[in-house]
Amino acid sequence: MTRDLTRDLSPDQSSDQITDADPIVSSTPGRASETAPENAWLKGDDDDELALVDRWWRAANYLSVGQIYLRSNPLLREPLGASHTKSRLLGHWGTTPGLNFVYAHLNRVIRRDSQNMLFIAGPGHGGPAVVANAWLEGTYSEIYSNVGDDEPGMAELFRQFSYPGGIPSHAAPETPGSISEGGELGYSLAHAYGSVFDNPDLITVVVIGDGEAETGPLAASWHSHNFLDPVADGAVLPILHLNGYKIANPTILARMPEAQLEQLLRGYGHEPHFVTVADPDDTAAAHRDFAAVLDRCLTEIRKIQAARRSATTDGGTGNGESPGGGAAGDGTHDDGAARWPVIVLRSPKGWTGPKVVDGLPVEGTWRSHQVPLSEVRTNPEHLAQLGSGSNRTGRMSSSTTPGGCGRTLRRTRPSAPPDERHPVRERRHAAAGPQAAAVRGPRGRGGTAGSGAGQRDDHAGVVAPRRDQREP
Ligand SMILES: Cc1ncc(C[n+]2csc(CCOP(=O)(O)OP(=O)(O)O)c2C)c(N)n1
Ligand SMILES: [Mg+2]
Repeated sequence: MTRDLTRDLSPDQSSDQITDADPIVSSTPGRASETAPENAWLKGDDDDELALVDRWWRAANYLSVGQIYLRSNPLLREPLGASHTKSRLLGHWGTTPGLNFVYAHLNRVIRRDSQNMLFIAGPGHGGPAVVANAWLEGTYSEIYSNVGDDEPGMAELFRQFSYPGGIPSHAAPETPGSISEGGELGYSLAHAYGSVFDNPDLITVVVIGDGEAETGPLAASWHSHNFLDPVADGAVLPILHLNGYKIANPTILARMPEAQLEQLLRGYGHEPHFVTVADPDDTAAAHRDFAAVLDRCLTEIRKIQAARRSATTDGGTGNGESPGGGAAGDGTHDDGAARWPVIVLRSPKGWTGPKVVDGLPVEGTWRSHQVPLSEVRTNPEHLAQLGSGSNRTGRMSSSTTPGGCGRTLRRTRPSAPPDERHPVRERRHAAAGPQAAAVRGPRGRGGTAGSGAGQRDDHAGVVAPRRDQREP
């Protein structure tokens, strides 16, 4: 269904070809090709870097498709047959390439900047995406030894997804690192803010579905940055994902004129940055545009934090006061409060999937929401489309198979010394206790916006005590 399934893993390929380009499954690691794919758009160092991002993205897309459809034959060593597919197809493809796209780009900046970063998937129904990335980086196999990082492990990864005795199709507690359940939309942004309170080094990037954005909890959560203290807390980078649809319906924010959406987000207090994937086939442009905007947003976040933190060191409060008096236009509001960036990513729903199924458009439409090729067991055309796909780009080499990505991509994944793994869990524990339970007002603890600590007697803004500190 994705490009990776089209040419790179076409049933025509001999198993030798696949093994050569497939070091994850190869027993002879040295044989793997570690060169980047021959993309026409490879030019300089940045593009090399983006080529790796692209390969990660495509591998994650392949792994997502595999989870949704396959119960065996994970690398299509045999020509794809109906018996290799699951009899009951469940899962959400539409949101998945967008989640994989963001995840791949975050890896680049995490590695480059040694950034402590957390990814939250608002459209958590894109379970295949979070699982695929966790497997690709090795975390999944580390936690679940029955799902190894080799070919049998990949087979089990695919089989277990939304399968009796397996794993849920949504981001769930058993998904490595998950703190945001995928079943009920609306809480991702609130969870993102919760994760950065008292975590000054952490940046949480949260993808918000445009359908999810229509829920009450999410709509209200846009105000949460008012509770953020740039000195003592980390930062949240929201990515509003306008793929245009929520199940079978268009979304309000995707249909809203862009100027109005910009004003809306500015009204919430954010600095919006737009990335629009105008041509789904020009993935190189998409990577460049998104990488540039992501870098800009991180710079803005760090600028805000540096200014507030140095002001505090110099004797300022750090709470809503910019060092230079806070003239608007310098990353602050007129009152000096920080104007945090937000990314608006407009990309096609079901990006890279089949453009047309049964004569009807699928990529970029609501039809890609769940399982676009729904009859692979009974309809030979669907099966053929899954196996051979549309090969739209025609420029990726066989080294873009998940296995082919393995050696290169494993080198490019973020890594941390074992004692620094799972930073969120550790930091949440570190942050718990009397200090964390302090009441927050707008602009962080003891904010300057008139309703700071002491004025609030409800539960809003109170950081929840640790589970083991709650009343029984
Ligand atoms: C509170 C809630 N209401 C309804 C649903 C059912 N539901 C599952 S996916 C979905 C559409 C989500 O659309 P969007 O957030 O835009 O995600 P994407 O388009 O990326 O799939 C809905 C309404 C849900 N999961 N949670
Ligand atoms: Mg949507």
